[in-house]
Amino acid sequence: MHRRDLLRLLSLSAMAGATGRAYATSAFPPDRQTASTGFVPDVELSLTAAPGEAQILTGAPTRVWRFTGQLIKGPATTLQVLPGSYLGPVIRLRRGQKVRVRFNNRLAEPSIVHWHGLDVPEAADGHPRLAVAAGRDYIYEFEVTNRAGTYWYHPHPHMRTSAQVYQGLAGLLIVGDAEEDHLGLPSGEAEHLCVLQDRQVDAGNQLVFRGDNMMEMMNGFLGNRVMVSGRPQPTIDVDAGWQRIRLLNGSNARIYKLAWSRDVKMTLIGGDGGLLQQPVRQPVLTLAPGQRADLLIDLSSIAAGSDIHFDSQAYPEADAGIVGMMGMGMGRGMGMRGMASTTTAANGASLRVMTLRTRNRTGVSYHVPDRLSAFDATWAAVTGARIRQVPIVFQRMAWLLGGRTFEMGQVAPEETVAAGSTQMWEFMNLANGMGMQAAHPIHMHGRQFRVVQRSGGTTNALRAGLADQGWRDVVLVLPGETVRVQATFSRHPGLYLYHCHILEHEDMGMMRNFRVS
Ligand SMILES: [Cu+2]
Repeated sequence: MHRRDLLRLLSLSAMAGATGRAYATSAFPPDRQTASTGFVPDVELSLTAAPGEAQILTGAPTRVWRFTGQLIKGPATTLQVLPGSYLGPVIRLRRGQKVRVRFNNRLAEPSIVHWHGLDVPEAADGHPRLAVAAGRDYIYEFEVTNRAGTYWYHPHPHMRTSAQVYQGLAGLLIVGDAEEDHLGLPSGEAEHLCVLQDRQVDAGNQLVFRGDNMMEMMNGFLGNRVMVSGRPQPTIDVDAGWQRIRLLNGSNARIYKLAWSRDVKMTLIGGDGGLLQQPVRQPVLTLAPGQRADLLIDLSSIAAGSDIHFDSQAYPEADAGIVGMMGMGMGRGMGMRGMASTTTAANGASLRVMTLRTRNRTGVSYHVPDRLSAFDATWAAVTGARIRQVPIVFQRMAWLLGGRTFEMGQVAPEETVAAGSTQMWEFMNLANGMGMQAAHPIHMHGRQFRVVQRSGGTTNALRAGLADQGWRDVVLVLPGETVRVQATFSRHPGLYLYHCHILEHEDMGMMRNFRVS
C-alpha cells in the first residue's frame, strides 16, 4: 500500500466535474430535458439544488448546499419545509400518483437526483451517467408504485455523492397509501421525522469535510455530533402518549446502535420498504447508512417534565470495520484511525441523538395491531431461484463487488437479469489477505428485496439490533458475514445500480451496474 497510490485514487474525486459532464452528453439513453406530452402528472414540482445558508448553531450561519422545492401542481400538502433545516423539503406522495419533478442543478458541478427506494423507470433513477452539468435541468417522470413508507432522495453523481450529501443535499420522500391510513397511526405532533446525520463543524460554524484525507475516505467520513433533520441534538417537547418515530440514517458512514433511555421499548412497525407484516419489539436498533426504520414508543406513563434520551450506544469500533493496520503497510500504532482527525468520533462512539421531553398534556393512546400489512406474492420463498454470489473484499486499492469496481456503462454477464425475475444474491463479506474488512450496507436500486439468511461472522455488538424484517433496499453485511437476499427485479428495463451506501466507498467505486433486460 503506497500512500502515493491512495492519494491518486482519492484525487479522482476532484475530477468528477469533468467526467460527469462527459457522461451527461454521451450516447446513453435517455436524455430528459423536456417533459413528455403523453404523461399527465398528478403532482408536479421543481426541485433546485443550490448553495445556501442554514442557521444550525448560534452565531454565524452555516454554508450548505440544499434542495428547495416549489409545487407546480398537486395537493398543497405535497411539500413540507422543515423549519431551520438544511434538508430539502419533505415530499409527501401517495401510491398511484404520477409525478413530474423538474430538477434544476444550480451547483457549480454536475449532479443528478436518485429517489432512494422507489421502483422507477431507468430515466428517473438518477444513474450517475445521467448527471447534468452545472446550470442544467433534468426532468423526472414516474408513477409511485411503492408501498407506504419512508423513502428519501439524494444526489448520485459519479465520485461526488459523499461530498454533495454531506453539504446538505438530501430530503425525505414519504409515500402514503390506504393500507397505512387504515392503521390510524399517531400523526401530527406525535409523528417525528428524524434524519440522522453526523457532521463536523469548525469554530466558525462551517461544515468540515476532508475529501482529500485518504484515511477518512477509506473508512468513510465521520462527524463528531449528530444532527436530527438538520438540528444538532435537539430536545423536542412531546405529549405523554404514543409517538411515531420515522428514522433515516442519512449519514455518510456512521452505523448507529440506537436505544431509548428510561427503559422505553421500541415497537418496530416499518423498514426501508414500508410497513412490516407484524410489529417487532426490540430494545436496540442497528441503523446503517441509507436504512430507514419506522417505530412506535409509548410515553403515556412517563411523568411530565421527564427527559427521554435517544442515544447511539457504544460498541467496539472493530464491529463496524477492521481496517488492518499492519495490512496497510504501516507500523503498529500508525493505523488508519491513528492518522485520522482527533475531532472525529469513531464508529461505535457513544453519541446523543436527541431528547424527547414530556409536557403536562396527555397524548394519543394507541393499540398496536398484531397485523400491520399484507405483502405481495413476491415475498414468498422461491425454490430453484438462481443464486449469485457477490464477494466483497478490499483488493487492488479498492473495495470490490464481485471482484470488480465501478465502470460507468459496463455490466458483467452475471449482472444481467430478466425483468420481473427472481434471484438470490449472496453478499459475502471477506477479509483480504491483510485482514482488512468492514461492515458494508449494500443498497440495490429498483425493487425492494427480502433478507433470507445471515451466516458466518463473529460476535458483533451490532448484530442484536439488526432489523432485517420486511422489505429492504439496504442490508448491512457485517464483517465475515454472508447475507442472502431474494430480489425480484424491476419490470422497468434498463441500467440500475447496486452499491455500498457508505458514501465514500461508493465514490471510491464500490458500486456496480445491473441490467434489467
Ligand atoms: Cu462499504
